[in-house]
Amino acid sequence: MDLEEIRDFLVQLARTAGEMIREKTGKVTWDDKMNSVDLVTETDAAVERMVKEQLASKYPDFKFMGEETAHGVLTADPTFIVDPIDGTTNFIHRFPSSCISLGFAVDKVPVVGVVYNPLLDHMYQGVQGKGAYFNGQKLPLKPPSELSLGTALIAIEWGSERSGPNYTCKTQTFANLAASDGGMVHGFRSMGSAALNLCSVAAGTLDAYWEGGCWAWDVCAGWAILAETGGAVVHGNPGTDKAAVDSRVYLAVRAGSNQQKFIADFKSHIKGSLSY
Ligand code: LIP
Repeated sequence: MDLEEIRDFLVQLARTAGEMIREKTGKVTWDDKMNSVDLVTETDAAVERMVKEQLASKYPDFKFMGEETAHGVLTADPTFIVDPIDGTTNFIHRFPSSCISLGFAVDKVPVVGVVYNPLLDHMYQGVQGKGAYFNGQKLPLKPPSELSLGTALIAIEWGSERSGPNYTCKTQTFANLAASDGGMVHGFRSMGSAALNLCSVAAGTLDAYWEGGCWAWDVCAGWAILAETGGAVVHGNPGTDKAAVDSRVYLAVRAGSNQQKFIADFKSHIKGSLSY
C-alpha cells in the first residue's frame, strides 16, 4: 500500500473540499443534532458526499467512516476516517478555525493524516515513517524543549454535553489545572476543532490537548500527523494508559523531554474521570 500516494490524493481532495467550505463559511444556516450546541450544516453533508464518492471510486476496497453518513464500528481493515468540517461552530460563525480532517487507519492505527483549514490556507499532513509538514515546513515548528505543567499552553474544549458527570469532571479539571494551588498552567486555548488542536500540538505551539467526547473522525488525521513529530496520544483518563483512535477520551502531548512525567502530572490534576 503506497501511503504517500494516498496522502497526495487526500491533499487534492482537501483542496477541493476547501473551496466548498471557504465559499459557504459564515453564510449558512444550521440544524441542531443532540442539542443546541451540537451543530450541523448542509455543507458538512455535501463535503462528506463528495469525499466519500471520490474515495470510493479511487480506493473501492477500503472502508469509509465519516461524521455525517457512516459511523459504524472501526475494524482493522484499511479505513478512511473523515470529518468533512471539524469546527462546524466556527464555520457557522466564520471564526477562522475550521478544517477538513482526512485520516487513514490500518489495523486501527492512524497512518496518514491531512488536515486543511481553507480560510487560512493551512495544510497539515503526515505519513507514517515519512514525517509531518505544515505548508511544506517540517513539523514541529520549534525545537522540542522540556515539558512541564507549570509552563504549558493547553487546548481544552467544552464539548456539547453541558451538564452531568462529564461536564463536572471537565470544568473541575480546568479549574484545578489553572489554580495557583493546582497546576498553574500558562493558559488554555479553546479553538473548537480537535483536528487543529492536534496539529498545533504537532507544531509544538501548544504543549498538550485534553478532551473527552470527540470521535475517531475528529482525531484520526491529527493523530497521524502528531505521531510523526514525536508527540504522543494517550488515554485521557487517569489509570488508563493506552488510547485507541475510537476511545473518545484523549490526552495529546507534544514532543519533548519529560513527556512521561508531564503525562503523569497532568493526569494527577484530573478530577474524577470521563465516561463515554
Ligand atoms: C467538534 C470537535 C471539538 C469538540 C466538539 C465537536 P465538529 O467537532 O472538534 O473539539 O469539542 O464537541 O465534536 O462537531 O465541529 O465536527
